[in-house]
Amino acid sequence: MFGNSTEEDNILNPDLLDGLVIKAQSGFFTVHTDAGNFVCQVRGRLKQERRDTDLLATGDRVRISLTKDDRGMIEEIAERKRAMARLAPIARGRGSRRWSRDGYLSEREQVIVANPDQVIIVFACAEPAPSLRMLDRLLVGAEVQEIPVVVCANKIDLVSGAEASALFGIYAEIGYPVLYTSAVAGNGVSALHDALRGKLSALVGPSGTGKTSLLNAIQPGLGLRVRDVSRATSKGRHTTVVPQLLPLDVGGWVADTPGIRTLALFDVDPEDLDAYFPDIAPLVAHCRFSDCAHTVEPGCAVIQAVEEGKVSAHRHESYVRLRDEHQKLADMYWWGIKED
Ligand SMILES: Nc1nc2c(ncn2[C@@H]2O[C@H](COP(=O)(O)OP(=O)(O)O)[C@@H](O)[C@H]2O)c(=O)[nH]1
Ligand SMILES: [Mg+2]
Ligand SMILES: [Zn+2]
Repeated sequence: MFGNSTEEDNILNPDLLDGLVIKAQSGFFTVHTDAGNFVCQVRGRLKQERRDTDLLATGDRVRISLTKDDRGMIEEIAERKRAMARLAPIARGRGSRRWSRDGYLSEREQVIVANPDQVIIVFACAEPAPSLRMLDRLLVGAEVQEIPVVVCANKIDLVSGAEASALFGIYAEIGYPVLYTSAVAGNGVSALHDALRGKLSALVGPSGTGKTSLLNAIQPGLGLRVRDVSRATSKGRHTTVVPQLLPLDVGGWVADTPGIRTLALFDVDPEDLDAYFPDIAPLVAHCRFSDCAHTVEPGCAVIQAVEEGKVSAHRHESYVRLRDEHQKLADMYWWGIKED
């Protein structure tokens, strides 16, 4: 590697400090340590690692050395426990999946937050009306990426209790924690605060659902800081381009990630999709055919449960749509092999 000698010369103290990446931007990483926050660059040799994913992302654990100019050098990167990721945006017209040279369908992931303890999926009860289809997608993405979920139904002040539970009650029934909140009226804000305490959390969901307002309700200034940063780094009005971890007074970190509408579903075969629906998975063993797709098959225990009202028709429809999408991708994969 070029330039390593100057990197070495500048090291102040060879003892490494443990740190957490709280912001990642154009090759510079802000690392939180017991001795304070340091803006760091990455040791050149580390750039050989992790070619199929982002080398470093917000939430990664690292060890740094300090340099003379009161900056730092990232010397070691800890293994990622898990990552909240989406497919990397690729230039228009090229699609987000490509063929690798050995004939495999490859996806490149873009890590939004590394090592999250949980993801808080925020939808509004109204204004904007929630897309439960999008919620189901985000839930499957979180299941695939093995990230615990809290569903936050915000703007409860705009609807009746009955309307709110007609929308989100099903998610509590199938086992997801659901918090009903109002950033404006204050309902559920302390419950959300408790849920965040001591953990590394990422807030996701469509824009306008109240994520930033909820953070401000929990800790004054928390969300405002997000907005300041977005003003400084982009011309977009409320778009925080780079998610960063914000420290909670009660301990823990939270990332506000505007506009995340879907998470990547890596390596999910259509036949395996049912495993990521906690309301469907336990029924699968009772289907007549072991390879039942739960779409139109006779003797399907899932379809029967939908007819009996035990599984929500909406959830089943979300499953069918996602399975269909994944089937199309799998077919493309086999076409690729054939052409090769
Ligand atoms: N009525 C009502 N409005 C809210 C609530 N939370 C946020 N809002 C409003 O919804 C809009 C979008 O909020 P914002 O926090 O920027 O949403 P974000 O894009 O998810 O960060 C703003 O006008 C907020 O004042 C709520 O609980 N109730
Ligand atoms: Mg926001
Ligand atoms: Zn079935």
